[in-house]
Amino acid sequence: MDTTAIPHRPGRLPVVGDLLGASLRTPLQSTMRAGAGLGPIFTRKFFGLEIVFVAGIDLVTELNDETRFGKHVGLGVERLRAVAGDGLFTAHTREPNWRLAHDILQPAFSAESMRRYHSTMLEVARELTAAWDHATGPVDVAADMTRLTLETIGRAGFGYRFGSFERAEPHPFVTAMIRALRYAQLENVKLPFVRRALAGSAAQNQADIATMTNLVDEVIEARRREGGEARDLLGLMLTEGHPETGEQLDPVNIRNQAITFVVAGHETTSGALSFALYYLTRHPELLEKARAEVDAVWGDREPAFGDVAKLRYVRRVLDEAMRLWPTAPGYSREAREDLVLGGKYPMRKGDSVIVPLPMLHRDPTVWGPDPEKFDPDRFEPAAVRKRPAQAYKPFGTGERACIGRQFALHEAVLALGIMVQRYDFEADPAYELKIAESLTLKPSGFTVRPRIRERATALTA
Ligand code: MNH
Repeated sequence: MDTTAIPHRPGRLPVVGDLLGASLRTPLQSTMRAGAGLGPIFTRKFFGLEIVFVAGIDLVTELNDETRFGKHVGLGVERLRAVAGDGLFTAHTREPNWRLAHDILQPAFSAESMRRYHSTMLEVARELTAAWDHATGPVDVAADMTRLTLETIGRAGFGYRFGSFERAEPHPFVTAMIRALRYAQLENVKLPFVRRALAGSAAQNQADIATMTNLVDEVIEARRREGGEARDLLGLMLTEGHPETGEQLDPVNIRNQAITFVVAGHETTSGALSFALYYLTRHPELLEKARAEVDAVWGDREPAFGDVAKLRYVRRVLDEAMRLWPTAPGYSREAREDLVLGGKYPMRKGDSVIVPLPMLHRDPTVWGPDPEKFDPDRFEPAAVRKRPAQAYKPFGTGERACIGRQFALHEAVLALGIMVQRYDFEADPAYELKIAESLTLKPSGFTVRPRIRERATALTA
């Protein structure tokens, strides 16, 4: 793409470009710093690679027009193909397996399916409260939210129990996954010794991918042996054909989808819950408001499926947390033909740009003079209606948007509702939000002491 008219930070150097001040461990946060004050579009250059970022509402509205642009599988996402192959997230839209899998798996996220997952989600939430009821010290929020979401996708999607709450350390799948994601992300790094220091060896990476693959192969094998009627993700993949052609997914693709869904199905939701809890502990009056809603709507009953969507305020807390820190922090778009973006920036067919969501979600022309302020009322229906449609995109856009959105929201509202209703949280007032980046964002080092409220519900383990 012709970048001559696009601003960048002053001080770009020959050869290395904008490398100084860039951080490999926190690429998103370093992009936010680099782009501050540069306006709706800017570039960063690393050696021969120049990346265009688009963060302003008008240009993003254009990019989200599916007739002119589509998902770009590049940089980070392309590298993930070493782990997830042509799974839904990493597939090119033109690969036949993308639509095939999309159409076969869509029913796993219908309202009817969500109803079936509810009891599993509740069961896992009870394992969290059982652990927190007996916690003797502070708990690491991101680690426990990861236990919750990994366990939920494992059981609801695959009938597989990771046993996360019975383990002191993360499940080996998670450890391997985190390293493999970091390795993939750092494969773009041009300096081999830096890459090795941060990401480990190629042999380690091969071993990590094998750990993940072996686990999903075991799960798939077990289901093939045992059969059964389950219409969960795995059941659909193994037995369903395409609604029109009857074509089925091949075994390699099923494995890629299984890895994709276990990874995509828990990392992001876990981060969203962690940020939501972080902001609630910083804003006791909002925590009180959320809690009052849960008490009023659920009372002492165990939440039924239909009770979850009634927590409108709890949902807004999550929406607002995902505005400031959308845990999938961006997406990439490519031009479907030669065109001019914003009437100013010529693009050739296939040229791509990245949308850093935390920057779009802070565009002051949309969110007002204090976009950093955590305010769930921004998601009151009247306020939402006043905003441009493309202003808030934590689940991506178009046909390649998140297929698991309803799953994530049901799970997260349910879990957050249960947590705020059952506990008071003592958080370290000195804690300053520190965000760890892998593929997704998470608060790092954020702990709370959960204490059961006087008036906790009958929801016991
Ligand atoms: Mn999810 C795609 C965000 C939860 C499975 N997800 C995306 C994209 C975003 C995203 C953004 C689009 C990426 C891109 O354009 O390159 N997802 C989230 C967030 C949460 C989330 C913020 C939770 C909060 N995602 C989930 C859950 C599942 C899931 C839960 C599965 C159960 N997501 C996917 C899959 C894709 C995806 C699969 C790829 C869909 C496709 O391209 O067809």
